[in-house]
Amino acid sequence: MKHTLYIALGSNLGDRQANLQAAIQALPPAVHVLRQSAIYETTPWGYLDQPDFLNMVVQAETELPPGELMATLKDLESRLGRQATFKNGPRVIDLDLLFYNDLVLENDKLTIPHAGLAERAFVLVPLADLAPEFIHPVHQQTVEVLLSQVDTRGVRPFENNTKQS
Ligand code: PH2
Ligand code: MG
Ligand code: MG
Repeated sequence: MKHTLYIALGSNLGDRQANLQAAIQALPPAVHVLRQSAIYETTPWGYLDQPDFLNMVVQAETELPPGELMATLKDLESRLGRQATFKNGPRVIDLDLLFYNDLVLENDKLTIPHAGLAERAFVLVPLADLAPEFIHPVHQQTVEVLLSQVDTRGVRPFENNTKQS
């Protein structure tokens, strides 16, 4: 059975745009990318003394169950050179699973939907490019409505934008 998912990508070290592109390219065939948002340059959130991020979201489909999907994303982060730093610290690449259909799941290893996505403009702005009408299964509000409730001033379209859909 095919499942629809959204992945948030972020990078604030090295060639940030190349890192995003490399991550999308390196996703295995089992995670089939359908659409990509625009790329945004975003002010750091959580820990401020670090370079600006590039952020985007992709929509994909997969037959992998959530646990295997998460393991695939973690493995890809380390293959792309991600080093462990500290919470909210700088990173070459971050791949966060936002939604997996409308699944709500919380255990030791997995929290779906991604915790805190409803408060983060750097996630909601690119997500709204792809899925403004999608209803957050916990908050029971659309992405568009969640977006209307956050401060988007730190989120700017990235100049070298290569939007594809
Ligand atoms: N990711 C974080 C912490 N802070 N800030 C921005 N602007 N973009 C991010 O992707 C980001 C962040 C933790 O994953
Ligand atoms: Mg993250
Ligand atoms: Mg992460």
